[in-house]
Amino acid sequence: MSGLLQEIPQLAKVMNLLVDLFNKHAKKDEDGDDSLSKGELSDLLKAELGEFTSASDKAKADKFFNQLDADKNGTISFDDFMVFTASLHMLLKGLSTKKM
Ligand SMILES: [Ca+2]
Ligand SMILES: [Ca+2]
Repeated sequence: MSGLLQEIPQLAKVMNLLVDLFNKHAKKDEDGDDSLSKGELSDLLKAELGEFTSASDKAKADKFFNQLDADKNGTISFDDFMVFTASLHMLLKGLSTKKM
């Protein structure tokens, strides 16, 4: 086993985590659906990324929401979320490669 094969279980683990994360927050508010409203996204970021968003960072949070909402329908669907996490994964991978 080498390279890619070793990476796949890790990636699967990360994906499962993200699915759990998404589902946990997507079902919070009264829309009760499987997408993230702006408030739910903000909760997710606060809960999972701590200081990333604060009340004073509303403009940043709005911008981030708009970036995630690729089809501009006002909610973050799981597809929107996956595009984000895929790019996040690549970003983190790029960072860790640079460090090594
Ligand atoms: Ca929701
Ligand atoms: Ca959307």
